[in-house]
Amino acid sequence: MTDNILTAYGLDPAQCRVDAFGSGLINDTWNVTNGADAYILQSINTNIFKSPRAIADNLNLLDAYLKQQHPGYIFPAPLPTLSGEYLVVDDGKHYRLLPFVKNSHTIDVVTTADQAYEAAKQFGRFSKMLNGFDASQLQYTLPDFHNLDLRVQQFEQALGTADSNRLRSAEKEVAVARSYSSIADTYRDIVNNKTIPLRVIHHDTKISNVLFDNADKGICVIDLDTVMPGYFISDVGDMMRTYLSPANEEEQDLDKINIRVENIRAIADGYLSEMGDVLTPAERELFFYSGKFMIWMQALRFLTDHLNGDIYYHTKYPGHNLARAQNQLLLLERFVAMEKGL
Ligand code: GN1
Ligand code: MG
Repeated sequence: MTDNILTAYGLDPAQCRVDAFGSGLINDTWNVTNGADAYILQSINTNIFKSPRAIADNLNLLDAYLKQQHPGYIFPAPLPTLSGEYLVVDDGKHYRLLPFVKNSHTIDVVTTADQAYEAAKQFGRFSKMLNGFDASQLQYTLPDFHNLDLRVQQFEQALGTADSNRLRSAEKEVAVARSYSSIADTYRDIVNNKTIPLRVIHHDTKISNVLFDNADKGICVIDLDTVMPGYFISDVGDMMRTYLSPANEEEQDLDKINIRVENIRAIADGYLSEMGDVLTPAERELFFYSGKFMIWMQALRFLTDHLNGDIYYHTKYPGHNLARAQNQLLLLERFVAMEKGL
């Protein structure tokens, strides 16, 4: 990161303090302070996000809409440079500057049902504020990101090309994963029959993408790169995937994976406190399905990456993606069992 970037925004590098920030795995992030003013500076990972311009254009459209329709709503969109640009290219990298929301903090794991409620409320609020916005104006910043049909195809393709060791190591998980294929049938029906509407969806609803205030109330959502047209099942489903179990996808001790039923209620109450009047009856019927949809898709993605030789997700040990897939398949099994027991 060079001084050119700060000067493009009218900041004097000699007056600024720049520190690495956050726990994101995809973009590089810094906290920039200049006296009482604070900002977030990010370089966008263009291996994953091929068109940083599409992200900037989307966020500008949404920002303009929200400023007009919901002036009090906090939407941390990128700031313009002195010459009115929303991206700065330096040494082949794309940078952007965002406002730092004062007196806010993030959390990394859900420890209480109140946190799950607050986060779900913020993601619901986000889609509610944008309910009147025509989602088809947005560009797909990651095309087919949550296209389950395609994820199944990629999985089957990987089975065809995987080396024999990888294939053998994953035999059991492949069989378990395949046993849930009816989840894909429901998805196909949703797409083909246009059962539920395309909305403005966040697509990355983990708890660390919510800002909390000092009283631990939600303020707003952040990490807006994957905001694009989608189905509400992506947002509610990823909350189910990441808020229910006290152990996350990295946990290797599978005994620690279980479903905290009170957090399901908290997700439903929080999300519906905003989206209750907006969701259609067909969407409401898919509330539990959303958990199965996202957990199974994530299991397939980890398993596919294992079969492909670990080319997408960073891994820290041999078999890491297989372990993540096992974890997610067990979470899915427990989720389905919980649903049957309710
Ligand atoms: C990736 O790196 P992170 O946590 O923002 C992935 C998500 C997965 C998640 C699983 C662009 O997100 O879809 O759910 O890993 N993001 C992308 O940990 O692939
Ligand atoms: Mg993210």
